[in-house]
Order: sequence, then C-alpha cells, then structure tokens
Amino acid sequence: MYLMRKLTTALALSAALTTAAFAQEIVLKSSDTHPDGYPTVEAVKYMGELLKERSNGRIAVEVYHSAQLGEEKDTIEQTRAGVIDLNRVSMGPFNGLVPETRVVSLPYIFRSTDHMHKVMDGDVGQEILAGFEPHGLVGLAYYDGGARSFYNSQKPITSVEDLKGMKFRVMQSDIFVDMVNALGANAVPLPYGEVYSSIETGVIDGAENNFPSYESAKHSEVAKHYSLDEHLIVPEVLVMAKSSWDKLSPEDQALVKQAAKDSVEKQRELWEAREKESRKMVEDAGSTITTPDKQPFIDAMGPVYEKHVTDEKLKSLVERIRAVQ
Ligand code: GTR
Repeated sequence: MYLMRKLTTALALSAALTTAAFAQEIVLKSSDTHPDGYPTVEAVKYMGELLKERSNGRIAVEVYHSAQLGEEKDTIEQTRAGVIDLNRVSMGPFNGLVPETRVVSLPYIFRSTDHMHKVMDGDVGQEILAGFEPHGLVGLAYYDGGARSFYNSQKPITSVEDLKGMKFRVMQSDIFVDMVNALGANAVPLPYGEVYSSIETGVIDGAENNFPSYESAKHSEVAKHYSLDEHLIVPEVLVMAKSSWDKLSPEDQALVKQAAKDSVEKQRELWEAREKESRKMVEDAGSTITTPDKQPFIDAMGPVYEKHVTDEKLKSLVERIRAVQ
C-alpha cells in the first residue's frame, strides 16, 4: 500500500514536471517599429495566440513594439543573426539585401490594393517570399501597408511641379531616392524614428507614408499638408530568423507557417478600419488632404524603371505583376 502510494506520488510528480516542461518551451521574440495597437502589432499578437492554442501552450510569441529592439534596418541584421526571431518590416528596407523585394518597391507597380493582394497571394508572392531564404531569413506572410503619399510642413501639393526643390525623407533604399529625385524633389534617406524631429527642425520638409503611420508617428503634428498621390503600395512582410526556424521541428515549423498565414486576414481587416480611423483623426486635428492628378506622377517614373528594372528576373517579375488582373 505504502509502495503504491509512493509510486502514485512519483507518477503524479513526473506528470507535473512534464506539463511544466511543455509550458512555453519556445518563446519567439518579435520586433515591430509601430506602437501597440497598430494593425501589424496586433496581427503578430494574434498569430501568437493561435500558436499558443495550437501548440498547447508550448510556443509563445512576445511582441516588442514601438521600435524597442531598434530601427528597422538594425532589427533586420539582428534577425539575420538570430538575436530576434520574428520581424515585421516593410519590404522597402530589404531592397539592398533581397533583390526580389525591389519589384514591389517600384512606384505605381500595383494598380490598387486589390491588385497587390492578388499578386502577393499568388505565385509571384511565393517566389518573393522564397527570396529571403539565402539571406538568413524565412519569409512567412505579407501584411497590408496601404498606399504611401507625400506630406509636408510647407504647402499643399496639387501637382508634380509643387514638389520641385522640396526635401523628403524616404526609407533607406536607392529606389525611393531615385523616385523622389525623378519628381524634381530631394530625397533624404532616414530611419523612421528620426522623421518627426527632422521635420520639426526643418532638416526636411516632409516625408511619405500611409495614413496610419502619418497619424501614429505623429508626423501629422508637424506636417499638415497631405497629398494623396499614392505613389507606392509596398506590402509589409513577416520574416523569421533562419537559425530560429531551423531549431523548430518540422511539425512546429508547419504550426508557425500556418499561424502566420491565418493572421493575414485579421491584419487586413484591422488595416482597413485603421486607415479610415487615422485619416479621420488627422483631418479632425487640422491636416488638409489634396488629391492631385496621379498621371503626371506616373509618367515621371520612367527613369526609375529604366535604371532599376534591368536584369531579366526583375523584368519578368514586372511583366507578371502587370499581367495579373
Ligand atoms: C511604415 C511601415 C514601417 C516602416 C515605415 C517607414 O508604413 O509600416 O514598417 O517602414 O513605414 O517609413 O520607415
């Protein structure tokens, strides 16, 4: 009897230990430049909830929002080094590293968000995701980042001519520098976190981004003139450190991939709502929105395509994107 009781206790103890060992075996550290509540931050949190549920609590995601882990370019390097496991970033800062990301960073390459969805959800999207692998990263999913337009502290922009000589911050990629220069303005590549103070102190006249970024980073406080030229629709991407990925069992890799995929719909819903909300917020706070004729902006982009779409792979990707209806 005594022996039986001892045995039962031992069994119960080992069961408890097993449960403890299973609890949060893997914690994936995830980075985002945006504040808590932003659609990308919430989507990765949602992915974490799915993972936790589907792995019986073994896998968790910890989201470090508000650039707590650094500016995007630095966090990309940290992710490649495996210091950060997951990273939600725009495709723009990858342009120097992953050539495939350049095609979606071309101005006016997408006709609409709907067109972008069709492309990224299809073969071209899969091919671009695979392009991360040789660079120490695993591409997991795409999120929405809306359309980017110019805003500035000086004057309303109603035509390409209005941009002449003005200084705009761009994300750190040669394509965006050439895009701004082709419009007769001057590009200043800067990390996101330096934009507010650079506009405030007059180092630059403005920047370009979507409504949720313009609003949440408070650029709208220092640059009240927003012009809806929608020159870029650059998808956001969720990547994982290849070294962290390789540590997972094939079953866990499948769980991560599926949870990332399942968070896309959620992010799109959150994005749609936030875009409207942010637009209303900045308008209520006194920003003026002008809607210039887009055609002259599109026409000015010839030199950007000539310079950057030179190799066969990019040429064919451009053609395939344009062919998607
Ligand atoms: C935002 C994007 C960020 C970051 C930022 C920027 O729209 O979501 O990932 O790239 O733009 O302009 O740096």
